Amino acid sequence: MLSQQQVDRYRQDGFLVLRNVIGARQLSVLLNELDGWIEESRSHSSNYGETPDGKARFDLEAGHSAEQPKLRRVSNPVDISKAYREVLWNSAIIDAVTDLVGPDIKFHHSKINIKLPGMQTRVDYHQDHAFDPHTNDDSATASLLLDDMTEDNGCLRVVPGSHNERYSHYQNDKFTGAIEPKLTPDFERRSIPILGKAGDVCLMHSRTVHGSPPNRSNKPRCLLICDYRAADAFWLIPPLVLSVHSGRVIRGKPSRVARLVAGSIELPPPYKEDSFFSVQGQKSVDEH
Ligand SMILES: O=C(O)CCC(=O)C(=O)O
Repeated sequence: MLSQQQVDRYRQDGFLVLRNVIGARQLSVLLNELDGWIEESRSHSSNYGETPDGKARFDLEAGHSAEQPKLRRVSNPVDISKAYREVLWNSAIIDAVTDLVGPDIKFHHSKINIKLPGMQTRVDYHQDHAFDPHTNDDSATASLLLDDMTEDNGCLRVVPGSHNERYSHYQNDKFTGAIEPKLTPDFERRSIPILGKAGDVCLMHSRTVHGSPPNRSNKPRCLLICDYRAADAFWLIPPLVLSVHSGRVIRGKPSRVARLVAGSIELPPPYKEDSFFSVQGQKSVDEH
């Protein structure tokens, strides 16, 4: 599906944007289900729903209420929705991922990050690898735009070439899930905004530095994110956003051989927080 030029660009920049990958009909099914989850969140005042490792599936920003729902994340919608499984496992997204790190591909985890108007949720600059270290780096995280994404509604920002850079995600011996804040101005300067229409997809290497500001507009910004790995990349710690399907081979065949790259890797602690927003210091409704 991808041209050699696109594959080369991914290797060079650490990300690639594809336009119009998922059509309007499939998107509207996904958005309808998401609307249902947002509606349902009105009747909850604490994080709720259970994942296989006992965390909450539905994560609420501080200030959430029935009148103004602030659902900020749904962890692994694939565990509870056939439509989400279908789009993440059987669409052109996985064809593109196979061109980048195939032929054999494993599903690691997925999530929907939600920034509704009036919410404060942001993403501090980090590399996904810090949360999910593996024996090798053959990975692609796909972010499917469920809404048009603009500078105003808190678009994803990525730092080209940063997949070749190494950063700690600890400060003062504490895992913060973010790169030290003094580098933020540098990342702001080097990063580019990922702007696009609903249905576009951004593919990103697991070491690419990225972040995103809060939504300052009156339009929602919902992003469906899925982490895929080469079948011979094995996790060094269990997924922190665990799915009943984590590790499932969704293209090609399983590997009984773990491919290793040389080097040393900083490991995250097995944190108990429901989402990485809390790990990054943004309180959930349960943490006043
Ligand atoms: O929602 C975003 O803008 C980026 C999300 C992200 O980086 C993450 O959830 O790891």
